[in-house]
Amino acid sequence: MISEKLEKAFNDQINKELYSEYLYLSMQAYFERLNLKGFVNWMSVQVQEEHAHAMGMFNYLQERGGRVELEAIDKPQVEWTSPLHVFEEVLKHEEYVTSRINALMDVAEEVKDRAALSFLDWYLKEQVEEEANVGGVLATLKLIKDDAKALLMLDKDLAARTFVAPVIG
Ligand code: OFO
Repeated sequence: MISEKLEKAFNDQINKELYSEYLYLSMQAYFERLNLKGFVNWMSVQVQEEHAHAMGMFNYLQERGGRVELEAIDKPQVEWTSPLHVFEEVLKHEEYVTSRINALMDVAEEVKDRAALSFLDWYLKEQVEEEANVGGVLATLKLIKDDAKALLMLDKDLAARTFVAPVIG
């Protein structure tokens, strides 16, 4: 059985993951407005990944005999000034999520829940990957600056990203 304190921390993180899904869906809509279909695809994969992250915790909490309590999801931002601005915000957001996963692990450590710590290891590794992926796109966008042709080439690259359902835990 999971402790009440850890149960609450898991529920908070489920909300953060669902907010991430919502935020990236809003960014996906922004790229639709710009008609950048590769960026739309990249974001739609990100949206699916965030949903999988939330569901991984949702299922784990129940498996451990915990109670899932869904909270309201905050309204995400709807406008950005450029693709570069979007990716700056994505990196900031992922860094924040990494800090929240670390905080969740701190709680698991505090209540000496080794099973939860081992489960959360997957999320820690995933955050390293997330930050690296986003950082890569951000670095390219910084090089591109106002070069429309180069932006369209990046758009073509991002169209190749596919969603692979993660095996969590
Ligand atoms: Fe769930 O990793 Fe991004 O937020």
